[in-house]
Amino acid sequence: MALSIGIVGLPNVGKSTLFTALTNKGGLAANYPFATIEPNVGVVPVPDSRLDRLAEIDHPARIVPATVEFVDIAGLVAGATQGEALANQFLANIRETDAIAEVVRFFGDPEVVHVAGKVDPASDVDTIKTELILADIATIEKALPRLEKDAKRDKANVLKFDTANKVLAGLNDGHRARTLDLSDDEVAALYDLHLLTMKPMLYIANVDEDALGGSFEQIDGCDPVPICAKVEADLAELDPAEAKEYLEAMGLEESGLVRLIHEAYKLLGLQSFFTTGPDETRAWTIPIGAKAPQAAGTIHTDFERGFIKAETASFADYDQYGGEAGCREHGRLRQEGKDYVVADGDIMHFKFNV
Ligand SMILES: Nc1nc2c(ncn2[C@@H]2O[C@H](COP(=O)(O)OP(=O)(O)OP(=O)(O)O)[C@@H](O)[C@H]2O)c(=O)[nH]1
Ligand SMILES: [Mg+2]
Repeated sequence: MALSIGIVGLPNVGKSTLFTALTNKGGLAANYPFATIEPNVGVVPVPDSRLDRLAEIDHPARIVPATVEFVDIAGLVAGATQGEALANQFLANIRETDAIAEVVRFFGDPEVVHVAGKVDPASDVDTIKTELILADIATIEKALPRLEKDAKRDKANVLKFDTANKVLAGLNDGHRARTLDLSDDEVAALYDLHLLTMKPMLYIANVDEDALGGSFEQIDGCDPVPICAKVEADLAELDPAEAKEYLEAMGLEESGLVRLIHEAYKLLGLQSFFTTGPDETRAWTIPIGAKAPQAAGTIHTDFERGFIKAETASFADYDQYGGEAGCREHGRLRQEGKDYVVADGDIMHFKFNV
């Protein structure tokens, strides 16, 4: 389950600069609006020092980190979703992402054109919110005739039709779908409409370099993740040792990328578990609260179907006792069954039968 995040924002706020730095992919950053006309998709390894420690213990043939996929789209302007097929096409590229990260311009630089003429985070956030809501209204309005027909044909489809109408009313009142009071069943009923405003949102404050340590006003009730896209771009050019020095010189503990990924994991309620041995040391992403068979299923559906048990050690024990043999010796290797709730950092070895 690779986590995917769509990046939205006004034109020229630094989305592609950030995307390029994150993915080292050489996507296009340019000082004019609409520099991005093709969707860019980049896959970023999730930095995790525990993976390095496990590799030190097991000397695997390969190390495979968990990954996050970022999708960079062109900037949205007020009215972008109305009539203009192009903007809708951009938004279609982030329909199936797990979350949306909105880049908000906080940096001052007068050299960089602001589409609205001035730096005003609150107003920019409002503009994007409106565009995403309008896109969802268009999606629902387009689907309604079909949903109505389905509901008349089979009453199993009535919930979907009713919920679509309920959400449409909320959107028309200016609320994001996610903030409406919906039951789990209602949310599930609308799943395949892939509403943009149903996704969890993360705000990235693209700030001036010297503001990085500061705190920022909440946006929509959440703290934005401060990042300086320019600093990230510089960091991306350095080797790890140089990057570390650079961060230290700026008084920062971790790069914006690491902060961003941690926030995204938190927002989505995700955690990692590990598999490790001579062939491979690997991190996997699962929801917090997932049980052992579900964890097994992220590796292979057969592992889930034929799940018998999971030999499990905590990362702390694996680290302290120097691997599986040491854990076994100290009675730290547990045999966990199908009801075991996986803990963050567990090292797991699945036994299954197919
Ligand atoms: N001063 C400063 N300039 C930045 C920063 N981030 C981006 N820029 C500049 O802003 C301009 C636009 O950056 P892009 O990353 O292309 O912006 P975008 O959001 O992808 O724009 P569109 O694709 O047109 O929607 C470029 O000239 C960047 O160098 C920053 O943190 N500080
Ligand atoms: Mg761009």
